[in-house]
Amino acid sequence: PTPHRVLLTGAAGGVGTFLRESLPGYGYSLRLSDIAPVPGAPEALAVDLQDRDAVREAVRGVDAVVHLGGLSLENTFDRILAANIEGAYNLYEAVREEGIGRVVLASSNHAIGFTPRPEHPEDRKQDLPIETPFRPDTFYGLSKCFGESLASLYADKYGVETVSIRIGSCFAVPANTRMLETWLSPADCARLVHAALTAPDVGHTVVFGTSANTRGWWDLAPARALGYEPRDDSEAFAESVVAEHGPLVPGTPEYRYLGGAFTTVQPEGFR
Ligand code: NAI
Ligand code: 15L
Repeated sequence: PTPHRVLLTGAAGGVGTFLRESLPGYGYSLRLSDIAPVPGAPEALAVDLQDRDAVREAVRGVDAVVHLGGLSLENTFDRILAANIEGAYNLYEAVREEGIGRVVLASSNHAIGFTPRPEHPEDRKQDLPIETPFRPDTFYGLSKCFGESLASLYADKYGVETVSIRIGSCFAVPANTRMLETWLSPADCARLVHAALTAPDVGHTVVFGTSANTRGWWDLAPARALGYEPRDDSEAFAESVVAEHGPLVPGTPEYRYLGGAFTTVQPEGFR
């Protein structure tokens, strides 16, 4: 059956804000949660993903969960461990115990961020396959590898289905030249999450989440197989973005690796 009541974790964040505006238009009734207050939504649940009882209470009675909550940038290992790794475990345990059948998991391109970016037109004849092995560029990316593997375990062992979306860059508009290759428009994000919530028999399915960008090189076939039909293309912004930021420069992290600057960022306290 099509899920109706959906818990959105991380509802106060950037993607959460897009989705809480768009998903009701697809017929979902949303329950919102975040550790931070959700602007304009006093009914949202204040839930720290580290708090097992609160997480269990938050998932009780919904048909599916869209899990966006957690740290979305590099941080210390201890903080990533608490929010993203233990947080994901607490969420999946709650989902298993409450008998919830479907999770849509916000994974990230940074799970494979140290993969060389297809620089040459030759490398781009074939889109980057979804089977690209884990190659995290940060503790943050590593936590997304954990999340995907956790989802795999819970699908195989307990029948909790998940679509893990390796999101490229989901922002209102592409903010820099790299994002012309990685952009997921807010409207396409809603299309993809809707497809991920409604496609039958997904087991654990991993997909890339980007728009139909002229400059993109991610294989979108796995997402399309769920029913996703992207409509947006970052090319509409290309002229102004390149005029402002310039082209990608050979030798820089953005040029060399999928994960761009995440490949060089250091967590607080590292030298
Ligand atoms: P964001 O940082 O704006 O939102 C994340 C939300 O999670 C925040 O509102 C924060 O308060 C909440 N949160 C953090 N720690 C928490 C905890 N311990 N307990 C409960 N809530 C907690 O991030 P954004 O951009 O909205 O991303 C949403 C999800 O999508 C994240 O999981 C992120 O890793 C993933 N993602 C986002 C991409 C993007 O381009 N925006 C790209 C790839 C992945
Ligand atoms: C991510 O995983 C981050 O959460 C987001 O803030 C962006 O930096 C995005 O990846 C990206 O690679 O552009």
